[in-house]
Amino acid sequence: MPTERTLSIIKPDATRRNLTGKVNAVLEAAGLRIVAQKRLHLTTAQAEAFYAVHAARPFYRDLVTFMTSGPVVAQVLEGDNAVQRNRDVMGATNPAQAAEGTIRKLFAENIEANSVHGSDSAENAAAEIAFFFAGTDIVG
Ligand code: IDP
Ligand code: MG
Repeated sequence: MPTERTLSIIKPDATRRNLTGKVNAVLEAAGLRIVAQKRLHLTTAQAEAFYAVHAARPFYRDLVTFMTSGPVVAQVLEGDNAVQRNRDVMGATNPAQAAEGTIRKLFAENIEANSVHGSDSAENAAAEIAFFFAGTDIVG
């Protein structure tokens, strides 16, 4: 499997409950290395742009409101097959359907406040990493 990078976001429901370290421990135990990380409070414009692909979905406005409701932690994860590996350790979008041991099963509050974002393809990972980080911010 190739070494890859993917974009992860620890969402406001998790930062509010002071779970950044616990989420990071699950990521690291899954073989992912945090090679860049920053805490920030997204503006409405940033959240709208980041989730533009979902603009037509009924939950879009609520999602933007949620993602701007508190700080997030954006991070670049590196590892073998990192995009899929992170999706696996995140678990299903709806925590009620997430597998045991996944971040969403362990920590998510509901289908919206589901603790983490992860890129869903290598192509989207590159675009999402560039949304938050300059190349010089990433130290592998
Ligand atoms: P993903 O985060 O598992 O890739 P997506 O379908 O890309 O799931 O949705 C992006 C985010 O939008 C989800 O993580 C969740 O926060 C929110 N979301 C997705 N589906 C729903 C829904 O049916 N109701 C409310 N929020 C949703
Ligand atoms: Mg998605």
